[in-house]
Amino acid sequence: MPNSKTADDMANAIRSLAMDAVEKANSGHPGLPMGCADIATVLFTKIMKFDPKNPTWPDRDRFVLSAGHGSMLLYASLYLLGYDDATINQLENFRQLGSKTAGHPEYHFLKGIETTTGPLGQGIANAVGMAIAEAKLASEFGGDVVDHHTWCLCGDGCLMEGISQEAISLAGHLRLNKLTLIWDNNGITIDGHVSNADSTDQLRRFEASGWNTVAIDGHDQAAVEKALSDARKSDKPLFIAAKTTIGFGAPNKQGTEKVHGSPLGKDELAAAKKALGITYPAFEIPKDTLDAWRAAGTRSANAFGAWQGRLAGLDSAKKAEFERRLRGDLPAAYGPAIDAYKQKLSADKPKVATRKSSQMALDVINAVVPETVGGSADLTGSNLTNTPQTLPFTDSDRTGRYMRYGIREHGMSAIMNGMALHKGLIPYGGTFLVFTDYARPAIRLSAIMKQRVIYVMTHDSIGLGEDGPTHQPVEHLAALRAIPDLRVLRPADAVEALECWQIALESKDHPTILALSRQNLPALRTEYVKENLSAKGGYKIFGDDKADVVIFATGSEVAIAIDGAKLLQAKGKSAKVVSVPSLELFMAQSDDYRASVIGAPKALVAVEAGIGLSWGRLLGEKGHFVGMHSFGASAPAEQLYEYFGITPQGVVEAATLQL
Ligand SMILES: Cc1ncc(C[n+]2csc(CCOP(=O)(O)OP(=O)(O)O)c2C)c(N)n1
Repeated sequence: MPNSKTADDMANAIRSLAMDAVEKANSGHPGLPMGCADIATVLFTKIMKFDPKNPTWPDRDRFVLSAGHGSMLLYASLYLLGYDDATINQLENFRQLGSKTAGHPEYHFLKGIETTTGPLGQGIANAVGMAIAEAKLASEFGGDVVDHHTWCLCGDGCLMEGISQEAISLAGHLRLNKLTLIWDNNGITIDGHVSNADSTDQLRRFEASGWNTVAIDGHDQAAVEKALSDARKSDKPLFIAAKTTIGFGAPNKQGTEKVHGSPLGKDELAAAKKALGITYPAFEIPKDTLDAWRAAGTRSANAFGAWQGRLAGLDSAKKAEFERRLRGDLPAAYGPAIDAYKQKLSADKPKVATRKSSQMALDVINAVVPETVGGSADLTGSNLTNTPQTLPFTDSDRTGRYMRYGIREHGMSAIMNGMALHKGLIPYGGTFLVFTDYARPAIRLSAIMKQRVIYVMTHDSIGLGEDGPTHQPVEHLAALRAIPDLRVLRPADAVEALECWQIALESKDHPTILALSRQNLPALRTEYVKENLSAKGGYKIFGDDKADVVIFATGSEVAIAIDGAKLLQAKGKSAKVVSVPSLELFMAQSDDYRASVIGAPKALVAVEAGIGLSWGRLLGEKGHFVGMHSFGASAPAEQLYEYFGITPQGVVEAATLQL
């Protein structure tokens, strides 16, 4: 069915702005916005619930542009709908330094951007996380205040990426029926036809993964409207395969890869505008079309008002709790509970693995912080991410606080990003530290977006023993420390494990990696100190205040460093050990603080059962590193530490070389 003139004009407004912005920037991707303009017009002006005047309305529908290269689709729509920060000036400065219209949509830049996308496939998993968060919060606070839909638009590339299957199969399994994925089925990627590299029957793929599916013409706005309205009635997540023409309207380039990722060029741009009937100048949308968009932008204002009324009608304690959860503040009971437990730990002095002390801390935390949602990528018994409070979140019970992610580390991490972005929950999830490699692109995005996502990464060194070098992280701590704004925390005992959990929970705008041991470790912090000593990243844990030898160590190697310091002291040398649960936090302290901890030693040693890459700044030219210089091996842990020389004697030798 042909679209009405108004419908075409509204879609062409997106096309026009996208063509003009890409042309002006002399870079960008016009193909997707032009191809998906009809879909976006219907979705944003007829279907979705949101209010540009109240962009953080917790009960708004979420939209994720998983195919982030099509950013101009989103920017143009936000401008047309009347979001106050999405100005025409921003569109004219597309992709320029300091503009909010970056090459790919970046969370925090414009109010209507729900997540940072660009690495293909991530957005699909973010949307799954948002849909999980919606279902969970609705089960807690009721459908009167939490009842929204999550919409995601993806391209061929997103569907080819492996992460998409991880997210899709979990969404189907969990029957996330308030999630709709729209596929921009244009058959084109950068290298040409999709058929060059893929022949998947996507509808059957999604059906096999537990989704409902429908195929439509993505340029027929009536068909789009019907499919999108039906989405709200779906009993499973819905996959809409929308057949489109990439670069729709560009007479010589549409339907080809030529329009995917470069400006149309002056002549083709003029020809496209002519073909589409666009007669107005660049960046100037005619008043009647702009008015129609702006009116559509106010569609949900009444719904927002009604929602405010329902929120006000909630029991006052429940309302306050809902608001606290959305602000991301920790509950009042949290501080005292942590402090009482810390005192108990100092008295009990448990000799357990830090994965176990993490679970013990979680036991206390989960009892007083109801917004934590745990999980593991099928390693619950190893990661110890479960506690009595964490019953599973399932297709039939949305009240659960534990995600059985299955063997999907990448999906888990991107889903946790979606949950954190949604707000109202604090996600934490576990796997082995070595498999952060499987999750790294999503971890990087947690950091770019400054989300409070907590990665519980156990089996953090050769100390895991017999599973051998495939499972023993060696380069991982250094590789993770290389990610800006990511906190990598490696506690040495139960008290530090608790302090590291505190740091993770109290950092509203940082993701955290907790690197935890499989093997038991002695209690080192046996005297209660109220202050969170780990929060400064490094502090003296043992030895002489003024020492000739300073030994830095993290996690399971702190006890080895202390034994090394004792040997040195027995030889008449002064020595101290600085525990460094977070190298980045230690480096972020003032020079004065670091100098007060380190003093003026003759010898510096760092001990960590990983590679030495991150220690250069502390060790300087002279210092020595005791750690790994190769992959590990399969053997009992104690033998491995001996074999690789990560021993008290190794520490003594490294120090003696400098004395
Ligand atoms: C993980 C990842 N790999 C590669 C890219 C580079 N890239 C951006 S778009 C694209 C092609 C995507 O094709 P499609 O999803 O069909 O988008 P369309 O051509 O329809 O705009 C590629 C390979 C990326 N952004 N992310």
